[in-house]
Amino acid sequence: MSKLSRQTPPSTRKTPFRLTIVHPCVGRFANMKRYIRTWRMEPIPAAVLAALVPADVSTAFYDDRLEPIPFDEPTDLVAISVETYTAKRAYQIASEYRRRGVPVVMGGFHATLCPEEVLQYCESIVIGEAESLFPTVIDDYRHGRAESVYRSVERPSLRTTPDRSIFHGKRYLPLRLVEFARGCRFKCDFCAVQSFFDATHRQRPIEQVVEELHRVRRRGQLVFFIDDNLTSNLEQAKEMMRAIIPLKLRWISQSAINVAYDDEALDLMRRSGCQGLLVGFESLDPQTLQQMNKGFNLMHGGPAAALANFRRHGLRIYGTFIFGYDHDTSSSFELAERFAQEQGLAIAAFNHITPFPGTPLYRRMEQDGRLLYDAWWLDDRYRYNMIPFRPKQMSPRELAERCVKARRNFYGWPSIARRAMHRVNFRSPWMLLNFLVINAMHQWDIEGRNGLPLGDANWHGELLKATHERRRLVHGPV
Ligand code: B12
Ligand code: SF4
Repeated sequence: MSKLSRQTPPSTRKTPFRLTIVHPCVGRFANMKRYIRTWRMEPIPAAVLAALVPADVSTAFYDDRLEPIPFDEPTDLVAISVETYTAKRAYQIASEYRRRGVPVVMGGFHATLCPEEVLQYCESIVIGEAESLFPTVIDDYRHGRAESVYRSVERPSLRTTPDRSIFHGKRYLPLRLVEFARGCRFKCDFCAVQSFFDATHRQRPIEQVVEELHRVRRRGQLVFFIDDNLTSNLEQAKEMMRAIIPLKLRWISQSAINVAYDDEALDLMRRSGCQGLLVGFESLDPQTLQQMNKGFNLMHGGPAAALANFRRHGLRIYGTFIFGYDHDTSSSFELAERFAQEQGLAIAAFNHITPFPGTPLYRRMEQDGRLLYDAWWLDDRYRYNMIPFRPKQMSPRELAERCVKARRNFYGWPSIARRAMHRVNFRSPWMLLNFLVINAMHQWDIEGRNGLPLGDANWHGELLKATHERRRLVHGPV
């Protein structure tokens, strides 16, 4: 009998019960000393899971990006959050535990959007948000009646406050990550968020967010609202911003461009302490924006008009651009770089598009036979910044090189100095200092991430596959 099938007999409750939550890294070079600096943020999914665990279950948490995982430490169940980029490392970690007879449950974006694959490397997966299901998963494991697939039927109400005590003693970036809402109403074809949440958006109770902010705020530290689109519901976002004005915070977040045309919202942002906003410009080409289903970026005068409005309200912008759509040529890079410089963007990202499984973009590339790997995220030849598909107007190599070149230009010292001269970036010594530190960190990370293997290059075992003979599906089929 395999160790894994030695489970507690039905209806005997396993007490005490020990849960280990692991947050995997994307990957690691064989000789890597320190993980990618700008990615070392508190993993909120782990803290949400910890908050959902019953009080009589002891919880350990290990962040693979910051510390070695003690695989031999006794535990009854391991929970791992899986994103597409972290899938391979998640499977390596799972294999270590499963080889020792410890069952593993996986959840998160990749588990939800690619369940058939993820299920091969663990005992159970959770499809969707954890809030309504994770307590059941724990209870089922304690009673030896675990299922293979747990699927959330509808979106849960977001009333759980993350248990950040699991982060004690770990060295994260000095940022306070807080969630206001989850999901987004738009349907950009490359975005895993719209696929995961089916273009729905749901917010937490504002008083709970305010209470959490009171508790987590630290002197001199920025709050990062991790919503993918903070203003997906503009009126709710305004209500939240009104409620946090008295807290006198400094915060950053991400938003779709449409907020730029609502003066009340911009005024509330400034008054509630917004220091900067990530806005997905993605492309300056109308045909490309149409293809990605993001034509709304051109409304009301488009990016330049939006940026003028942001500047008027003193809001600094982190603009993101993506390349590799069918109309993109080398001039698309030049246009975006020039725009980012001239507009004095505080930070900018120049990334190739990434076909994430489960997105319309992925399906289109797959149908057109343009994917270069069966599953790029698991392929040993694939590295961070490599292009996993065949672009129409340039080679994959050219696309990759142009993205890196655009980053090098943007984060070179001459560009940093020029952008620092834009008034919006030096409104106060504090802002200027932040601008310089963040730009220097990004400059550093360009080379650090480039060619990063997915999975830990130091790990040489076999990925252990699971057999799911008793594959009962809870709440419907995969
Ligand atoms: C904050 C954030 C970051 C932060 C850091 C996050 C961190 N703490 O390390 C930064 C800016 C550094 C970042 C970087 C990157 N990110 Co990011 N990030 C986010 C963001 C905006 C919020 C994540 C979050 O904490 N959400 C709140 C938690 C509570 O929600 P959740 O993760 O969905 O978890 C719920 C469920 O998924 C489920 N669940 C999750 N895990 C588990 C595990 C188990 C066992 C169970 C039962 C359930 C479960 O239950 C949770 C509660 O309901 C998401 C988008 C989003 N809205 O989620 C993108 C997102 C996760 N990032 C993404 C990407 C691609 C990246 C990068 C690769 C980008 C890049 N090219 O550089 C890097 C990779 C960094 C890494 N993994 O080390 C993609 C992932 C897509 C995918 N298919 O995997 C997302 C979805 C954005 C997008 N629009 O596509 N990111
Ligand atoms: S607006 Fe942003 S979060 Fe919303 S679907 Fe588009 S890319 Fe995703």
